Amino acid sequence: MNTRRHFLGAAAALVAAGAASRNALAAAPEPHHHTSADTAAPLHPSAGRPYNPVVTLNGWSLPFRMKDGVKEFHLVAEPVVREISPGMTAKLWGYNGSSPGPTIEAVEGDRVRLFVTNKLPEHTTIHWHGLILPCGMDGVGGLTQRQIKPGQTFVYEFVLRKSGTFMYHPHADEMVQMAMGAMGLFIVHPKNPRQMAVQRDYAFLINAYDIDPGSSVPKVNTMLDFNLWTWNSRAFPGIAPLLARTGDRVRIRMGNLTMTNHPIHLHGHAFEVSGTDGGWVPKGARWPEVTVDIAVGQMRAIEFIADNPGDWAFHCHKSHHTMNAMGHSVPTMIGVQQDDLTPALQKLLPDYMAMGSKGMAEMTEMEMPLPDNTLPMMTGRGPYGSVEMGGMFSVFKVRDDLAPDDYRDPGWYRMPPGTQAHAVTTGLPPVTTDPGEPKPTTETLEVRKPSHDHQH
Ligand SMILES: [Cu+2]
Repeated sequence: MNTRRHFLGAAAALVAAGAASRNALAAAPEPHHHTSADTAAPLHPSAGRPYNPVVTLNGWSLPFRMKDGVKEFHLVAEPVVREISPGMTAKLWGYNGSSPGPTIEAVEGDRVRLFVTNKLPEHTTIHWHGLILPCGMDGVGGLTQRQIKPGQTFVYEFVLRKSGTFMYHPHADEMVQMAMGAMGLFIVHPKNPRQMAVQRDYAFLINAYDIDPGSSVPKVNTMLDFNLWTWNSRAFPGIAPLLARTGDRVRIRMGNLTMTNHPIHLHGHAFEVSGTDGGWVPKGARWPEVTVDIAVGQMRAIEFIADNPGDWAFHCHKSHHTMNAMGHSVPTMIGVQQDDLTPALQKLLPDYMAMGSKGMAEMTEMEMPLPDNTLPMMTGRGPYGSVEMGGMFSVFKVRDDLAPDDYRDPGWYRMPPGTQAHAVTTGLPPVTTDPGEPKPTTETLEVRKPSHDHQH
């Protein structure tokens, strides 16, 4: 009898514990999940204060729910599979199915409650980069909180004191977790939706990976020598174009979570830097630019009127950052005579092609066999041939006839007659060689030849 009563008591306690943990789970909102790398339509708020949502390039915004006046979000840190560009996928760490994780959007003055569930194989935290909040909510593992162990859910809660563009990322085993892609954007909209309103408001994170051709997991100890330069974990031509209707005021928010700076350059327009992760830049303190250098850990928002119809290149100006992985360890072959070498090498390597003697552009014109799961060094077809770009490159498309909420790719720009560079064949002055210049390269080639013969 005693034993039985003891057993019943223990069972009742177990049931009570189960109910308590179920209640705890029910208290967190549904963790929305999204794996597509397509650009999601802007998510207009379903509750709370009104705001003009952003468009996350090749990303999405996390739905929230209102509970007793608090805006609740649920992030799940977990392994994800991300398509970097068609032909290559990477095994990364992210949130709610994607890397970067979903963009969080809220409004200045909102109280937010962020549930964070850890489904990674090691502990984590989330640091809310740039937000002004109580110290205990800052997410620095060991310093401001205990680590979130695998399987645990932590909750962060604070009031958003100012509007702007911020980021979130782990502050736990940070080098590894950020090298694996764990990061996201946090947008705080102004209380007054008419304040600084724009017609198109884009946002993306600048990130980088080191993934050997043929593999899919980033090398997490790489410090500087990354080989995949991405925006929102996408490389061109996988990066979506940015669209605007002629006359639109456009904002582009970019946060740099790589280990080097990126001078981001826009063609056809001048812009002003209107925001940093410290806040908005007062109008009188802005100056015109066509390139903005974004240092490690920084955010920059740029603004301008899209007043020049066309297909405008928009890219990082470090030319290695508009190349993909295959470009990384290719030797320089300019001026090297390879014709006599190729047949010998092809006996050993049937796929061998001699390339690069005249530069590397020819590589984009060849059907070169690639290892599985990597990207051609430079690629992307335009209406006039290969764009010869990869990595951090996209196209800013300005059109007269774009509907206000339309984010579908309108295709290539049709140049008005008489406005495009073209070849000329008549009326050219004769080409003369400066007599003071040395004769072309035969001498150099003769010097190089013996070393080739040597290898035979
Ligand atoms: Cu760059």
